[in-house]
Amino acid sequence: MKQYLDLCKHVLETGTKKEDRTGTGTFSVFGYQMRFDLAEGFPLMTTKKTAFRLITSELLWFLKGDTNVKTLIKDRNPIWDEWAFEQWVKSAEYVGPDMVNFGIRATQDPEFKAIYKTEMAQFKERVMADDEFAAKYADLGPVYGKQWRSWSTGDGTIDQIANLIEGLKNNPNSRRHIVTAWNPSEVEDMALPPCHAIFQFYVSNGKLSCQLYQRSADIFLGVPFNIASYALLVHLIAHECGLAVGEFVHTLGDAHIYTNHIDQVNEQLLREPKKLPTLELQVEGKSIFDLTTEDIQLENYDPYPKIKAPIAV
Ligand code: THF
Repeated sequence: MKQYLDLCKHVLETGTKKEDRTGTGTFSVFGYQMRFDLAEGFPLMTTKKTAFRLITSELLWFLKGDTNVKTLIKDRNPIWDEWAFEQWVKSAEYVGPDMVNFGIRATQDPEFKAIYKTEMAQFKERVMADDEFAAKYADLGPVYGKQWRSWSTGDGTIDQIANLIEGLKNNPNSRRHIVTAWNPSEVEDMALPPCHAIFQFYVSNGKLSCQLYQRSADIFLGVPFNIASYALLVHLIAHECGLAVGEFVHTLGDAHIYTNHIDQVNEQLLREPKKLPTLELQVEGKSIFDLTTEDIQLENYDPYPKIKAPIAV
């Protein structure tokens, strides 16, 4: 997608060097917006192979209200492993090898990386085998799934997604079709405060659009996932409400390229975007809350090869 490559160029050209929580270092800009017309095709990167199955698996996990990484591990989806593992190695119960700053050290020290890989594999095995352990360490706290489906009011809960769908069906012109994952009273209890913090839906001419405010955007690894995830959410909600798809508007706060992703971004910038794939939904008669990854397929996806990069934790 040209919009994404333009973002990469903009940050490389105008970004300022900025240190960050993970200790990796970034080039960063503040405030940027991209628009994707979803009728033009499904916005999954064509300039590098991007694992759509992991994106659907994560979105369905959010939609089910789930916050436990065990479900993702079962689904062979590793994208939240590090955040669960971090809870475990920071706990008083953990007595294995020193895992302080494991994310950054694994990228710098091959010997450490091997030990980390072993510890991580053991952690995942134990999550799968031991329910009590999984409930304690693989649950990320009140993250997306919790806020979307059961925001706590003290004496009850609010299902923001069910309310969103009802609102879109009954009062499409409303300017209040908002879902927020940013819950100030629970941010402290989350393994990672939400990056995609708040989104609004909008209906005009029978088409459904969505704008997301993302406070923090990891341009090389996260943003391709985030764009496809919200594009898929628009398709699912549009289908549920009998609407066509409109635009996805992606508004970024701190938009950054990690210093150890620069070569990968430059490699991707040499590639010419190809025709976008299309989405094939097999969701007739199924609730949006009960879908599986098999119900959601892509057609005509013909990307350039994958480009590997380390994730900052
Ligand atoms: N933390 C950071 N630093 N960046 C993020 O994008 C991010 N997320 C989620 C939570 N914390 C974050 C997790 N999302 C990959 C992609 C998305 C993730 C986590 C990891 C990733 O590693 N993708 C690789 C490999 C995928 C594969 O196995 O094929 C890729 O090449 O795309 C943003 O919400």
